[in-house]
Amino acid sequence: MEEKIIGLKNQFETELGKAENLAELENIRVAYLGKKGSITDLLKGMKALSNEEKKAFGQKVNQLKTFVSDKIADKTKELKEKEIEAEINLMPEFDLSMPAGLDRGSYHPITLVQRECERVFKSMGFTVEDYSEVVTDYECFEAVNIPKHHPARDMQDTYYLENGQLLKSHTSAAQNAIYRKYRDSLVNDGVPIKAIFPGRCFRNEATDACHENTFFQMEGVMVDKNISISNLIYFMKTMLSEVFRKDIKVRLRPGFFPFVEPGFELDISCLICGGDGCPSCKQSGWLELCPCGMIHPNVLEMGGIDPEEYTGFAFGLGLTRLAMMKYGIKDIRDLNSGSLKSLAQFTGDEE
Ligand code: FA5
Repeated sequence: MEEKIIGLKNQFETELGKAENLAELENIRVAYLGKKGSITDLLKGMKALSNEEKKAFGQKVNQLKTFVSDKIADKTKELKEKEIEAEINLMPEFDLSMPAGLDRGSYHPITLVQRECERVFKSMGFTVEDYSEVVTDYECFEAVNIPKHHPARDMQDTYYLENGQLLKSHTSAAQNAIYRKYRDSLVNDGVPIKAIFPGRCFRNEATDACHENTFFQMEGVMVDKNISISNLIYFMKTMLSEVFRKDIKVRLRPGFFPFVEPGFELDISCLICGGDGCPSCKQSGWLELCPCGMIHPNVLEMGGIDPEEYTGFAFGLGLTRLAMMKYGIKDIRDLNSGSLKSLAQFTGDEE
């Protein structure tokens, strides 16, 4: 019997030495340790032995079993490593120091100025709000003091949808919702309403170097007790000096908008021609950038705010025109052209 054990051990070692892959190794494992394997067979053959012999023999068989199991475990590890190495060798060679060659794209100039404005206003305590592009007639017009048949509706050629809703023609369409959202904290807790809401606007109008039918505005409002025009001028000045980081010429002139009283037009001296006149500024040397004014009492009232107690300012910054001025883009239509070649010139400070 002992010879049988030694013979089996030698035979196992020879076979194990020849195993070249995990499948062959598994066959060996089954042949020795499986239910019908040689080692299991040895144990079955013990029936004929005396109790003494059984004990000594059983010990030896168990030693063999442990030996075989350990050897198989070692060999499994060795073959797995070999297989992984073989797989790696089959892969094409990588040079990890090579540039990845990914075409990462760049931020759109409007995104860049929008983020810049958001950063500036956030640092002055304004919240940034998001608003739908599809709005109701009430939101876009009536709630900002432009009743039906008011001539000011002609100022904005609106795209109407079949269901009677419309594509937002100005970001002022979000004003009413913002007042309603924050009026309780204003009235009950004395927290001023300070919000900006950038968004895409749509107008059915003829395009030229400074007019698009799809463009971006950024509305801003501040409401509290005793807000005056000087607050408005302070925020406008801070925003422009932060965005341009250089001296720029601006002018404030009276402007009419039914939702503000008094209303102003804030123009910027055209940075494309230096104020001499060019197609980008319609030869005037100035570009209308940010109309603004003191919020009309009717608008506050429709927002649930008592105009006897509170006042506020609002502005409607032309973000697309701001991007033109900041980046020296002569024709507004380039911004919506989708031309990756021209847009790829712009990269942000971030990422
Ligand atoms: C308005 O849309 C008012 N809602 C702005 C406002 C808000 C006034 C709050 C007072 C208080 P206006 O139509 O002028 O106003 O547009 C505002 C700015 O958006 C313009 O000065 C201009 O910079 C930009 N803008 C207007 N129309 C276009 C267009 N077709 N293409 C590009 N930019 C435009």
